[in-house]
Amino acid sequence: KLPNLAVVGATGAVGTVMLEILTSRKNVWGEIRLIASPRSAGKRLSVRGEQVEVVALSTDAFEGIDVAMFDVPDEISAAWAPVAAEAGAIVVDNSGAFRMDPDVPLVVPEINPEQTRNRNRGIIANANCTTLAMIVAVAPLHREYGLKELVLASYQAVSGAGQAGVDALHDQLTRVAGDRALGSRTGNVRNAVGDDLGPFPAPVALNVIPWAGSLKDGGWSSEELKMRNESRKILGLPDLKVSATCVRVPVSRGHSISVHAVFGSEVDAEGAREVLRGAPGVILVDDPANGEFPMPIDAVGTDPSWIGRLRRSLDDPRALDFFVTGDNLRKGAALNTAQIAELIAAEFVPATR
Ligand code: 11C
Repeated sequence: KLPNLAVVGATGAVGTVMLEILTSRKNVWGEIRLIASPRSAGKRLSVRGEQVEVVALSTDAFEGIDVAMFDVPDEISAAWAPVAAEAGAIVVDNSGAFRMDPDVPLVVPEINPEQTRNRNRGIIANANCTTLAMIVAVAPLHREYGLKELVLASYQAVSGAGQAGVDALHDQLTRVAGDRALGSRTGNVRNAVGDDLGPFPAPVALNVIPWAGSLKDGGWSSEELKMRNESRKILGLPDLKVSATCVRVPVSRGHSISVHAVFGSEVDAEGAREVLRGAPGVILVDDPANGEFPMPIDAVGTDPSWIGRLRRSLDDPRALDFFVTGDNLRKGAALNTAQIAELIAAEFVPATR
């Protein structure tokens, strides 16, 4: 029997991409049930070429469900993922609610697929989109050279903050477009944009904001701590040194990360490129002479992490510097969740001889 799948949060920014992914990937599912808030119940959405009616989130909604994907805010996952697990579903959760729980594995199928076997809580966590884009590229280099330290700076798209982030950028762009004097005097962009900043602490149009997430101890942002803690857990390196600075940029979709990675042994750039050419989930785009770099405008809508600008540090023969871009709504969210769910679905199909 093919397993039945629930998509919780089917109407959100990630949920919408999830339905596209479920439609385009090999069909391994029996029923696909779409679940959302009572406000969205009754809507009809297209998945696998069929119109499916959205049902309201409730305990009964998980009846007969084998795998439940959650693409909802942390507090909704915290409350409802255990309910789905209790009802017998294996939950794949894209929120931050369970990632650091020692009884919940944090899985990236290209890196640690075996950890899906940890079913202590019946929940498997999906990493943060910024961590995901970067870690898929870093893991094969770690396996080759032994990672010791990461120094990271992110360039995060507004869609990381959901549809509200995308709306804020586009609304602001229409207010500033065409006025070439903007930015020439302090305060002009702020005045043009006005007080409605959407989910961001400052205008994002014609600007970069060195902030993503919420304030944590020592001046770190939650997003920066996620990059550190999640990288350590995924790679199984609890003492890995990680310093991240997370920055929001006026890009619609596609998170980028500038990486300085220090290894335990000497590295060479061509050897590293060779490692990356054979690595799953990674595409090497590294031809600066011909203007070929990893960029969000090209990576959007694609599955792999794009990596380029790779060079050996001038001052440390054990360090590499490179740039990574990934679609934050695909590999950074929906795709990785779907890949984890597919690993579980494979358990339902009897092995063929
Ligand atoms: C952003 N990375 O760009 C965040 C969004 O922990 O899953 C995803 C937050 C998370 O704002």
